[in-house]
Amino acid sequence: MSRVLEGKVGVVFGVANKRSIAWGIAQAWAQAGAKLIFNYQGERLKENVEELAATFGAETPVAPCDVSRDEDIARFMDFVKSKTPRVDLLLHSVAFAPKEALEGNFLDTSREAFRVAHDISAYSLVAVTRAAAPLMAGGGSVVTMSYYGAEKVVPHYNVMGVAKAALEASVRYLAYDLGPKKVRVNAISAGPVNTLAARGISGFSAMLSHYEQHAPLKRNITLEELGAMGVFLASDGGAGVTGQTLYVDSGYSVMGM
Ligand code: NAD
Ligand code: 0WE
Repeated sequence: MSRVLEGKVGVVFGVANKRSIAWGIAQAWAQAGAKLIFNYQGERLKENVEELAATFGAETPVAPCDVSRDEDIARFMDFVKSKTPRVDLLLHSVAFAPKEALEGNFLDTSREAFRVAHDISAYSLVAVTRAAAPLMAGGGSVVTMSYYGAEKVVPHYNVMGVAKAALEASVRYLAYDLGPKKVRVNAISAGPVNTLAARGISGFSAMLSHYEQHAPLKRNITLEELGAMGVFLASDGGAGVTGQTLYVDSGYSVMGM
């Protein structure tokens, strides 16, 4: 890949391990020449993320940030400012809903599960984008991750689908607010990927084989393909693209049956 992101600085939220979508996109950004700064959610993931980040050089900055805490976001952005005067790229690859909300009926979603899912999976994009925007003085590109359950019913995705709908709408409103500052904001709607967040979801392997049978490309997507779309959106290739949800889903979403 050519080094279309040479000289750019990116902040990456959402690496848990080497299977994380954030890690796939971070690797592609780094290969394209970007320097990166990583968060980790909590002590449990600290070593993992430090080890992965160190593959880009021992001095790759890594710091904690739980996106449900305003004080964490403020402290993390102060850390970013201590490492770089400017940020060009921001990846938000974070989602969470309480497990019980992804099991039974959407009808039974508790007020608290609804709140948590929207706080961590949708509001956090607004919060981290607002915190990073002052550093994006020369313009920038914000990328978040969505899923088809935002627009069509995927059984058991439940409150996460509603939160992803809020996320995709937030992408449009952020794109409008930040367009005059040359900051673009887009979502990638990914087909299913076998990550930590997908593991333990009952029927997930059936979903992977469903895509193999029914998606136009007759296969599942790869982290490399998500990385390539991440590079496109971060680079001048995507210079005229903002407010959009782009699909990396083997074409699954165009099917009517
Ligand atoms: P993952 O488990 O590797 O990543 C999810 C990340 O969210 C983890 O790093 C976790 O630490 C982080 N996170 C959760 N709560 C947090 C909090 N309070 N503060 C900070 N970080 C927090 O799984 P993934 O599949 O790579 O998920 C990344 C994104 O991709 C999510 O937005 C997910 O909805 C989206 N997505 C996943 C799939 C899939 O099939 N795996 C498909 C489409 C979209
Ligand atoms: O966005 C996601 C999953 C996000 C997620 C995963 C978990 C598992 C562990 C959010 N919260 C939690 N909470 C936990 O306790 N995906 C797009 C992957 C996914 O999850 C599904 C899917 C697909 C696809 C859940 C039900 C149905 C389909």
